[in-house]
Amino acid sequence: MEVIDAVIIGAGFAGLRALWRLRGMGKRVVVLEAADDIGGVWYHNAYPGARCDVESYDYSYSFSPELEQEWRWSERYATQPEILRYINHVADRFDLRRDIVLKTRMESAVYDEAAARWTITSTDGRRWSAQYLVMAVGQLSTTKEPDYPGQSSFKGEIIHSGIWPKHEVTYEGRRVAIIGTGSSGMQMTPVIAEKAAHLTVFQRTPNYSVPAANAPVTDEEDRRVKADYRARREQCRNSPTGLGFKPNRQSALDVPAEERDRVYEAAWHRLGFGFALAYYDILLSKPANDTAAEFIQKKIGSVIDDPKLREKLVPSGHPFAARRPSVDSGYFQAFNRDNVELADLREFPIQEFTPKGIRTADKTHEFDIVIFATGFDAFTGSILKPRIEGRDGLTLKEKWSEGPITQLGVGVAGFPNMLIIVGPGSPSLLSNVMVSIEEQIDWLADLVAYMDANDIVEFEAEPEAERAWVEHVNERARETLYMSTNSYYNGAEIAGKPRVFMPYSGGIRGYRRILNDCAAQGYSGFVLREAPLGAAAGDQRSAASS
Ligand code: N01
Repeated sequence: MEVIDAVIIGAGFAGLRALWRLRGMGKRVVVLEAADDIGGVWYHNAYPGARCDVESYDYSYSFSPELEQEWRWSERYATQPEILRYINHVADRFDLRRDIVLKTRMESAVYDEAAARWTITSTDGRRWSAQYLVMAVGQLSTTKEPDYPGQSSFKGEIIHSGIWPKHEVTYEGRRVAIIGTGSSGMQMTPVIAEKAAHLTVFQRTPNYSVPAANAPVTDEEDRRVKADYRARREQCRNSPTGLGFKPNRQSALDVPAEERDRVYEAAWHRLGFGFALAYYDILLSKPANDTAAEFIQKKIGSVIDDPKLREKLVPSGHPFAARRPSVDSGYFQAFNRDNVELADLREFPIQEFTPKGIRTADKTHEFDIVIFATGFDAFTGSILKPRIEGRDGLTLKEKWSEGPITQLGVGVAGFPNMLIIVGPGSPSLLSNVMVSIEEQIDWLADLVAYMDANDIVEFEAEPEAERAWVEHVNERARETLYMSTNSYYNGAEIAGKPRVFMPYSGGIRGYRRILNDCAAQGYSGFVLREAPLGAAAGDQRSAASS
């Protein structure tokens, strides 16, 4: 068994950043990654049209000014291959690969209370002993795979957007189905529509979307951003969502309709995802939200030629952005093509798969390829996949049986020295996740440094504090419209999943203040111990067994 300081699970953006930071502190660190290569979601989500919906300059690491200056983004919203190239560049530039063990899935982590150390075991039986277990497994990495009657009889290819195959998928002359109209389905639709003989998009819930307004990055823009990159980063850190947009402090209801439409029109052409920030109360007040929703509904409707299709595709019935909207490049326009068909699952649900395709309540569709763009077991799917056993044999799955419980999103009572990166209870998917990753890792690294400096071997969340934090997370969510509809924010994406609000909706800046206050008060809400709590019990156990 290899004895080290920290085992990090996952070699995506968060895992690499944690490795860089902890190694820089002199820690011996190993990253375990189940996939064949690094990159996390950006390795797996290689579907056609995949790109980031946060601007490239902001969806990148800020820890190295040299890296910032030398990397040249080619587009305002980077494609998946470009982001994966960036991740690989970072790994090479900072010599990270030597501590990453690929093709290695964590099976279990068991806390040794007497030693204050985790024993991590991989599915192939290798073991590591580490003081810290860092869960950097991503929030959207465990795919949700439907299991329709007859599915295994289908003779064509079934692919999930979130584990895209490494072989080339050809569409020319083929009949393709896409099931699901979240960001993944909406991004791939126009790209596949251009190539496939026929494309059928199966829609259950029509989704809001704002145009990406993507464009190549000019040399002039690149120089401008790089000349003042620190200011741009600070603006992101101090914005509510990490996107760098200055929040409009006005209410959507306090301005005349014509002025509001002018603001929305400008946001529509430039802001992408930031449209939701055009007025401060779009996600706080239903009447304010209605003004944005109506504007978007009109915009979407205006690009769909067929009135019947328009009725089905224009989103309604839930507030704009209460479920994650998409940022698209020609999704709705794709339905004007002769080779693209919409299958409305609310009207005609899928009854079964057949060897040749899919039978819905109204007809039989024949396909060569079926793509599930059905999303993920969000926030908790990947954290709960391995067996994580804390104090007294309690597993994290048992502890979270009624929903995730954390102190500030970073630690869990009963699971000492386990650090969670951008998991439930933190701004996570309600923020530019790159900003959240860096802020959380730096805070946790400071905690580790504090422990070293003060001869502390064990930190652990206090049960009272985590109860209060979960209540606060839910209280903040109740102030918003997020709880007014079903979504993966509140556990509704998986039948039987606890229905609690997962991310922290109080914003990145507010969250940072809370973390900093906690540190300033000697890590209030956490117990810091100079000797493991379980040491005495461990002594007794070893005495009894000798
Ligand atoms: O998944 P989703 P996604 N039968 O959960 C439908 C990020 N992301 O992969 O809404 C039929 O959003 C489901 O229908 P309904 C981003 O955070 C970012 O698209 O449950 N349909 C929905 O339409 C995003 O939010 C980028 O009624 C079924 C869809 O499948 C997150 O990843 C790009 C079904 C799932 O939508 C997830 O996006 C892509 C079933 N059995 C993704 N089950 C960027 O641009 C589910 N659906 C950075």
